Amino acid sequence: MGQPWFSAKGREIHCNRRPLVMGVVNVTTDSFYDGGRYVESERAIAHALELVEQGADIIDLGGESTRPGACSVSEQDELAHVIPVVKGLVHRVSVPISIDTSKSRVAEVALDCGASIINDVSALRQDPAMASVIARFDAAVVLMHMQGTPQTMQQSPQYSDVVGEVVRFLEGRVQMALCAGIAGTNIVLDPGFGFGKLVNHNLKLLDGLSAIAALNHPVLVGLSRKAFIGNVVERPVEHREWGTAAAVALAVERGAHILRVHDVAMMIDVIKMAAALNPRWSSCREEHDA
Ligand code: HH2
Repeated sequence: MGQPWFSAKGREIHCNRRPLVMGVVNVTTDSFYDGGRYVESERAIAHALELVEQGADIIDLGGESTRPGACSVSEQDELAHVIPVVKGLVHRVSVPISIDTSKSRVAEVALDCGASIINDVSALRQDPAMASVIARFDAAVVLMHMQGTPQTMQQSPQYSDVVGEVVRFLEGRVQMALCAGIAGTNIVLDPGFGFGKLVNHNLKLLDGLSAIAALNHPVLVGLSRKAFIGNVVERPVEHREWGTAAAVALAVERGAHILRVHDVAMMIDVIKMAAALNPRWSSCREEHDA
């Protein structure tokens, strides 16, 4: 099992009692599920507070959609959407705030305002200044696997061994992050469900998740309402919560430490139950020994 904690600006975030829930708040017009709902800062802040109330352990704020074919957002627009929400949240929640961005300037301003985790779906490849910004703030980083870019990634993804290739990619990105001065204890890994992967690739990756947990960093997974789940259960995005629940339960079974979800209240029950059934989460089980 991967190392069950990570550090973000000197604060240790433990995921050994039960897997952590990262609640998603997209301050975008075009995200594949919640696009347009929380573009106004006040709405985004209210939604984030609601997710924390429901039990979210981390809030992930995104100002640019990464859905296949999404249009890119300028640095200025991303800052204008994300920063007021960070400022509005930072003194009202005690949970860490993560920023879903691949732009170093957005990361820098958000970290300066109190965010402590950078969730970079490009795994430090898009912006050459990103790694040094993260290192300077001693922030945590999520390094995610993606084949291609959001514009091209679903055109014809190809793997001969999807699990092995994702493991090798993540190992390489960890080395790069370490060389750039990011501490190993600040690194979280993510196989990148839906990012340059066909249905079959996503299913194999979920089944083989323990190989990623073996890399000895906490493992984050973003499965929530994704297209491959829709493809299996044959449901549109608004009706994929049961499919998501099954995938989340299996991810916990295979060693995921952090589950990135839109539906915190629902998925927290799924996570608690899946963890209580698994001897790996022994402390979660002990709570029920009395
Ligand atoms: N998935 C999405 C966005 N960011 N980050 C990580 N680390 N892992 C993921 O799987 C992941 C992610 C896509 O989901 P969402 O943010 O809801 O949609 P959009 O990219 O359209 O805003």
